[in-house]
Amino acid sequence: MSKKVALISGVTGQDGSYLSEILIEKGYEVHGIIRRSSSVNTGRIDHLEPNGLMTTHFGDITDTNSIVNLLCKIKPDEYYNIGSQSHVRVSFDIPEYTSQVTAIGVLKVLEALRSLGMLNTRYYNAASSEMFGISSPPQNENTIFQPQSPYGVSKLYSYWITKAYRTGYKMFACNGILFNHCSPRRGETFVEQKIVRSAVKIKLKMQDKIKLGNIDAKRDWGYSKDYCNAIYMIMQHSVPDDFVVATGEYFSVRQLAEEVFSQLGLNFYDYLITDESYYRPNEVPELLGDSTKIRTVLGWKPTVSFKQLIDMMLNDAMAKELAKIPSERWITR
Ligand code: NAP
Ligand code: F7E
Repeated sequence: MSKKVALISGVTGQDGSYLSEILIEKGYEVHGIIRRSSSVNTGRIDHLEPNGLMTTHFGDITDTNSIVNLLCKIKPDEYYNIGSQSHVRVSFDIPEYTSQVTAIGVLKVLEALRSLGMLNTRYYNAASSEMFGISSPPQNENTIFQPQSPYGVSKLYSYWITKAYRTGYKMFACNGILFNHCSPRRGETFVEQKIVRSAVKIKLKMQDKIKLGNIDAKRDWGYSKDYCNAIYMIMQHSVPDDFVVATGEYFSVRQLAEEVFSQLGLNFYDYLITDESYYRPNEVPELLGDSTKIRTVLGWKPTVSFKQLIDMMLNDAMAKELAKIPSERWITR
């Protein structure tokens, strides 16, 4: 039997790398779309492509021709569109660009599939809990959307256009409404990774302080690999549908930072500097997911707790920093 073929946009990101591993492990022929960058940014998939486990192609979801050409060449059975300008704070600085990528980019991929007649290619859209905005927690598939940022509004467009192509053209097009998730591969400017990496550097006396914005915001943080398994399960379901993916537990940024610093024997408040520039014009105070639907219908559940996640990220960050300094200067946890 021939291998199933998957195409991923956003493959160089956190989720793209875990999703690639999952699909490779399941026997897929995996292709990823990468953007041209002036510096190498394939670090998260460098263990895969050079070893012949996947193939990458230059492209961009805002460039229709590149997507059409790749679809014609690769003919994927499954298209995972997880490419996005994914930073909420930055979306206020570059709102138009964010919308072009995060909203219109999704339309371009769907329209490319439709116009090429590839209606049997299964399509996944990376929607987001940020679409819920200021709706009261817990949030699930029936909660009203009240996005507060150019990013959240763009994701809401992506969500509705995916549904419209599903109902209008009978495409297998689904949305994963994922709550915050991280891992050792999380981008450095998201708050969990920023706190973990800063705390490690402070412990090793390589940094003095940490500058943060609103530490009273609450988020439901899960493990990226668990969430990529959920993405895969959503795409294997018998019918296309939309699912919230979340742990069902939330913590404030303050609690997260207290835990991280205390695991290193440090008092967070000795190092905190509040910096207004990290606040957003609109804040999203509380995101807490109710993932009953995916647990019941698909049997998905998270495998890593909040504390285990912090531990995993701290161990990774510490190992990376220690690798940079001579062993006689090591101060371990
Ligand atoms: P990430 O690490 O920021 O990765 C984003 C990926 O999108 C990168 O590979 C990036 O490429 C790519 N990309 C950006 N613009 C693109 C374009 N125009 N064309 C093609 N690719 C483009 O994000 P992540 O954490 O893995 O998240 C994956 C997806 O889930 C994103 O859509 C994100 O918005 C969404 N999401 C994330 C979370 C979360 O907490 N992680 C929660 C809900 C939803 P470069 O490497 O070249 O920049
Ligand atoms: O902020 C507060 C900030 O940027 C979390 C993305 O993956 O999840 C993510 O979006 C909270 C916010 O993630 C800093 O104000 C305080 O309340 O890590 P974040 P996010 O905005 O929740 C959603 C679901 C996505 O879809 C997105 O792609 O932390 N905060 N001080 C800070 N945040 C940052 N980044 N940096 C600070 O210094």
